[in-house]
Amino acid sequence: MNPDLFAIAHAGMEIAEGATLFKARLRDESADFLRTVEKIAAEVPFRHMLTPGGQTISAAMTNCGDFGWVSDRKGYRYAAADPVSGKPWPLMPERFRREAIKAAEEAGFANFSPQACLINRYAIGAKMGLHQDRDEADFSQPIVSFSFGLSAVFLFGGATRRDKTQKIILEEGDVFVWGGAARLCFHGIAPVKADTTQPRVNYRFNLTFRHVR
Ligand code: MD3
Ligand code: FE
Repeated sequence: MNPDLFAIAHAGMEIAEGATLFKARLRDESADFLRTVEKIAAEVPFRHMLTPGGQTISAAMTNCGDFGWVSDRKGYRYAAADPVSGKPWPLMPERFRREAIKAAEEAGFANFSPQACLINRYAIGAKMGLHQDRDEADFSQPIVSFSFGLSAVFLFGGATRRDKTQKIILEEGDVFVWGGAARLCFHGIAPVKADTTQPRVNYRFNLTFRHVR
């Protein structure tokens, strides 16, 4: 990317009210971030959780921070301990926290305090159906997402499930801040496709930073 475009991208683009995309912002740090994700996953392995209805979620998940998002037959919730091991989640790495807070601040959310980082890992073919994120107590706090690895088509809808969705490509190093009017919009991920030009890149990772309660 030429330096001017790079500067523009790093300044963030508001693609809808409250939704700011920082294109490729963490691209140069992706290997470092993914090494840190591996360390977290060495403590709490990625797993396929069940929905309350008993379906397997196609993205594999783990968490770090004071809380983790979990789902099982009992429902969706944030938990201070991993229900599988009974142990607290790994600490949120300071670098993750700093980058999430900085992006939120630049997008206009000055007091973001992330307590949970949900890490989604998509193998080829994995997807996430349209949903809202409503398990958090305070919708005035944004959600910040980092994407790494394979690209994906992100589906960005409106306030109701039936609203038209726009497709946005999320790729290596993209940072997205979802706040304000965008915070409760429906959203999802289309089935992740292989990248034939990078046959050794087999996953997409998405980290979402959340204030929980
Ligand atoms: C828009 N994850 O974990 S990140 C999720 O790529 C989730 O793994 C997707 O949706 C993923 O809940 C999308 C982008 C994202 C995250 C939260 C949002 C977009 C959002 C909350 C409100 C509106
Ligand atoms: Fe979501």
